[in-house]
Amino acid sequence: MTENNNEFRAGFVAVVGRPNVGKSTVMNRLVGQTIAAVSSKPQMTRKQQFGIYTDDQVQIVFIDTPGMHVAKHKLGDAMNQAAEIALMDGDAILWIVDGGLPPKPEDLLIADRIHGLENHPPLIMALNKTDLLSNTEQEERVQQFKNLMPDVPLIEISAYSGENLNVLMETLIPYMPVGEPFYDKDQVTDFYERDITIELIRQAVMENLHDEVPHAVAVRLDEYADRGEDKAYISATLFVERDSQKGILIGKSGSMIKEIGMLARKEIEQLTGRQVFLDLRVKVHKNWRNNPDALKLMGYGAHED
Ligand SMILES: Nc1nc2c(ncn2[C@@H]2O[C@H](COP(=O)(O)OP(=O)(O)OP(=O)(O)O)[C@@H](O)[C@H]2O)c(=O)[nH]1
Ligand SMILES: [Mg+2]
Repeated sequence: MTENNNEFRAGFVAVVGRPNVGKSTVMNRLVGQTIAAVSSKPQMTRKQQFGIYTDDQVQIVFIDTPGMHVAKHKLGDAMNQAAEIALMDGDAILWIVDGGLPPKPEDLLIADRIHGLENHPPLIMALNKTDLLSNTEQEERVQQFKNLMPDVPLIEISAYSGENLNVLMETLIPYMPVGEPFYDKDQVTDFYERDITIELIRQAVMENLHDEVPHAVAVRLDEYADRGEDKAYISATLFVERDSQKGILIGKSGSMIKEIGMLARKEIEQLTGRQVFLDLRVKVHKNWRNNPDALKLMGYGAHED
């Protein structure tokens, strides 16, 4: 592994990239547990979340970040900011790109951002989703992405098949400084059950709704109460920006919100191993994505530092 074989290493890796390339999926795979919500639609992740890997030699704290994009509202600005702060916060940067598609303008934007940083941490690129590619396609894609950052190592991976994830880990370890672990070896995330619950409800919204509507939804947890050892009662409010979105979210005779509730409940039960009663309501908070106070209230406030 490394030269200082008996010295423990511990550090942070910022996982960055444009939306939907598989950052959260890769992090879940590397940590070995589903801790970050994943969606086939872009802009699932809205704030930083840690995924913590620990073995006998090393602790790597992966910082999952929102996909960098051209922001259309203050929520988007806060999301980009969360990703940009992470760029300088780690001991290494893991830039994930989507091997299934040629570079997009957002990839070029990220290359520019990184080039513009002085003294940024060491950078590693990972071309994800190789399971979608033929050999020739893969060679072509690697070349296209290498052109964006010629001097940087690029590892071809698949979060689905697991290809080269071990190589990726081995590559990251030497960048971690020698030192004590930051977290207990059993801790896999800095998110609490409540935060994950919010994300799983948002994930169910993303799965069931299309176009702009799921992106206009924020979830507030109102109650999370234990009911004995193996049961929990959870109530949450889903905020949307307009009456028309409220109608879509509730659906005909409540059919959509019921569907979302069933899916979210299943995921929460799987994660907690408890039987869950989930009570969802829908409210309009006009234009919340452009309202700094509302963003703060919903946990997306811009970082102060
Ligand atoms: N075929 C294939 N799909 C993948 C792979 N990794 C992730 N995906 C899919 O890509 C989509 C996006 O995954 P996410 O992990 O949510 O992507 P993300 O980069 O975190 O996205 P944002 O949070 O929106 O920035 C999901 O549908 C995943 O299932 C992979 O290795 N192969
Ligand atoms: Mg994500």
